[in-house]
Amino acid sequence: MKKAFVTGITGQDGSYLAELLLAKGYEVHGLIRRASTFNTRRIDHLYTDPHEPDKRLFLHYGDLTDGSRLVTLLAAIQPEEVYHLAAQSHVRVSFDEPEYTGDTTGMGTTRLLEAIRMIGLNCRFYQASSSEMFGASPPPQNELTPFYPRSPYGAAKVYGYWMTRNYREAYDLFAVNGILFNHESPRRGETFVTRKITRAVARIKLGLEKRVYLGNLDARRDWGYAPEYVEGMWRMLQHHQPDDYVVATGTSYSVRDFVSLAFQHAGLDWEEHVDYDQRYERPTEVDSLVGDASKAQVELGWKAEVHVPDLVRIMVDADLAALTEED
Ligand code: NAP
Ligand code: G4F
Repeated sequence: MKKAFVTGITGQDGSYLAELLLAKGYEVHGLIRRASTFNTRRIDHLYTDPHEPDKRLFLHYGDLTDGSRLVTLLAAIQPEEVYHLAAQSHVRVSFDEPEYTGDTTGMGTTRLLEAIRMIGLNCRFYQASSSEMFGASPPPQNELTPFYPRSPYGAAKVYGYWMTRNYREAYDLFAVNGILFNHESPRRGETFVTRKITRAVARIKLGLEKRVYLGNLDARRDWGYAPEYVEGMWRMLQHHQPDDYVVATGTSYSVRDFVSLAFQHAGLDWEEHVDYDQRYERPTEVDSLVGDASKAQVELGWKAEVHVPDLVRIMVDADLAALTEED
């Protein structure tokens, strides 16, 4: 049975990737942070009692800031595939916490790569790189587009990208960068703009609140559907050679478009419910991201099927259903 190690397993992508790997018959080992409250909500449905004989999901305490723990864990588990998804992943927060973001999102990648090298682990390594690295480079963006990060988060991801390539070239590690454009789902963190909007739509529709406050409505993003994107990660590690790939839908919508579609789906007029709050602006913004994923399509056979109108319906319906169930 193949073994995979997943950092960030409690996050949006980690939870979908764990589902995918378990469905493919893998034994899955996830890194989780010790917290004073439960932080495993997204993977609770996958958890089985440790005493079950056929248990295939194992969770281990650890942190990206604790390099020696990464060494001992990887040495004990000996996974064939390592998916590095953990990060301080919020762009706006990275302006408030640039040093912490650099330590986790940037240096965390180096600690994991170095742990693999130190113990001589024979594995394939996936780095969660980001379209945020392109920043101010105009669209469409592909694997050859120059990086121009516009946030501490973006700069930290550029560092992680180059460390991954360096370990591939210097130590012959099967290490790949998945340069993923924004991808969303009902499991998206509540402070990212799509989920903030779809949650607000559901709450307004059910009379629980009246307004939502947003920042820049003009930014354009290439939003896809997270379950499809984790399939892209897996395909990169099954390929015959390590390389870097853009994963995107190739279409872009503004934040205003997303707002309008989400309120419309619930039969509401967005202009009656959306207000501007300057606090959600960033000191420097990424104006427009549109990915060209033709390399992933040709070499990996990966293509996005879910586009924004369907994504909006999936997310609004899920938030409405969740609130209705709470009653
Ligand atoms: P997410 O929902 O924010 O999940 C982040 C994960 O990292 C969580 O499991 C979190 O644990 C964990 N984590 C954070 N700091 C950690 C630390 N110091 N030590 C150990 N674990 C830590 O992110 P996501 O949307 O699933 O994204 C997954 C990865 O892809 C991230 O690296 C992100 O930057 C990158 N990415 C995301 C997108 C996107 O659109 N979603 C696009 C491109 C790249 P807790 O649950 O305990 O907080
Ligand atoms: O949803 P967002 O916070 O995502 P952002 O900054 O694009 O970052 C996400 O995608 C990256 C891939 O490109 C990932 F690497 C990263 O980890 C993360 O998953 O903001 C999207 C846009 C921005 O232009 C922002 O200024 O929405 C705009 N926005 C407008 N009002 C808002 C708000 N964003 C947030 N979070 N909250 C608002 O109220």
